[in-house]
Amino acid sequence: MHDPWWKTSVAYQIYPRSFADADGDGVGDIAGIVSKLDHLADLGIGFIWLSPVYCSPMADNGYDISDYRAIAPEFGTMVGFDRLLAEAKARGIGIVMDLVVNHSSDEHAWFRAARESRDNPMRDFYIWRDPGPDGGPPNDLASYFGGPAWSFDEATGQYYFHLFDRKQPDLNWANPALRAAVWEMMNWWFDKGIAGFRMDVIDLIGKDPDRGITADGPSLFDHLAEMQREVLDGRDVVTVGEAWSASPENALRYCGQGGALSMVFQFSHVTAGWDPVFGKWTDRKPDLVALKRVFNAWQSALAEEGWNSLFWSNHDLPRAVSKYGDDGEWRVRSAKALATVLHLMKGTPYIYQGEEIGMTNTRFDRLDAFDDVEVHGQWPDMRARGLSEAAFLAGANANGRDNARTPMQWDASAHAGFTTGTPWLAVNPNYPAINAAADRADPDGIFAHYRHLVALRKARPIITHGRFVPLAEDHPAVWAYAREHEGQRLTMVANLSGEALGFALPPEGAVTGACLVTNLAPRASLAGAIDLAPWEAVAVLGP
Ligand code: TEU
Repeated sequence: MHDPWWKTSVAYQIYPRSFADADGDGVGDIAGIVSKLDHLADLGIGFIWLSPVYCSPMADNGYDISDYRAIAPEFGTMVGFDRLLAEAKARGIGIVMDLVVNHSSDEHAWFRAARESRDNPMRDFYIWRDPGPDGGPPNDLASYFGGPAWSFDEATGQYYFHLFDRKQPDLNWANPALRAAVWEMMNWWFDKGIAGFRMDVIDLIGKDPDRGITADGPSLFDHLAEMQREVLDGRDVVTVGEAWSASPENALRYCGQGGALSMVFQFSHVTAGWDPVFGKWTDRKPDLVALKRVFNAWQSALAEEGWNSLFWSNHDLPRAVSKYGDDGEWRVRSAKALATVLHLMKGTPYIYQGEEIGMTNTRFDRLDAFDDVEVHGQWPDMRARGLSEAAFLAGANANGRDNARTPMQWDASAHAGFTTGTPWLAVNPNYPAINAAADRADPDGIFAHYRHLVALRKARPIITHGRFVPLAEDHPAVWAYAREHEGQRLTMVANLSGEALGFALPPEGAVTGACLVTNLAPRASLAGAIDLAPWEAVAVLGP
């Protein structure tokens, strides 16, 4: 049996607002994406995860959809989208759309109708409750963007539920008519020829707000099973569910045998570094041993059944090289080391736009310089918990979403070649040095390293299938593992620190053969005592 295409592919995430602006309005667009498809084809990726391009008032940059079957004018038209689909297909690249159906925009026709009156036929597409006994919200559930998850609708005298912004009312998944409307919409997109869906916060759709249950709710897997029957069965597509609550214990319910999805995005490696009280709003360095344990646990949980997604970063998370590497002195070498560590694991790797050229987090001097709804919503809550403004600003700069959403740095011209106008979010000032043109001109650049890793995955079944063997799990600075397949062994060793060090490789990792990957000098053998340079990463394949 041959592998599903998405097991040997590498994915690339496009955040359209910040990728490439063809019409000069300062906002990236679909025509811009088309103009850069050769960059992606050169990289060798198999599919694009396209963050939302649907009609939206953009309260959350498109994660608040007002029409699921139309393209936002700032991004283009449906004709332009169809062209993107065809141009990508001609290069062997599939388009995976973002399915945002935990909530819609409050400007969606469904919600406009629903709020007209209590007996409007659309009322039950959303979640409405009477005020609590004190006239306040029905309960104390909080929004992920700060404040209560309930907003009062004056006209009809009830509260509606929203786990995100008040402009993102949650859809009522208990209503079969809502589910049918979603299935119909998904089928409509598949019939157009898209390659799959990335499903926004899909672990929230089984919620039971009256009992205070949001993630991983009682009807989650029933809804996914229905989706499988009504939409996914018989289609050769990729589906990846964003599930912050997914654990090695329940992951197979999503993507094991009979599960609806190809894989989930899980975030254990992200939240492992968060503060117990202030969450992501503090600047903490990740602990490498904890990080390795999380990845190793997921590799082993999905070793036989299910499938991992592999990522360091996305549009909600800090830039990989800034968070886990060294975005100063060792930027190039550490970006390559991180890529090596991730791309030789078992699973489907996702590259977030700009990661392939080592883009770094930007910094903001003041809170009001942030555009993102999350920062502004969370600041009052964190202040109430006792965080100072300076500490919150440091946390926001470390983990805020805008810091990784600055425009793609294409070249050294004005605004990094992203736009001829004024970008919606300022380009990172380091663009004259860090940009795609400069990096791609360097045969030892980060892009070349990524391209090599992407090609290796297609060429070497051991990377897709090899048994994963963690090595030296407790070492504070070295990440090491082996992969084993049909009598072959591939060993990867990386020094994730800025200090040179001596490392004793355990015997089960010893290998002599061909150097598959290096960010320094090739080695033909890894065994016993190994001297590693700062941020050196190397992989050797042997018999
Ligand atoms: O993200 C889900 C989500 O929970 C994040 O907002 C997360 O809470 C935050 O980044 C970490 O503090 C998805 C999308 O990826 C995100 O862009 C949307 O804002 C959100 O859903 C709502 O649709």
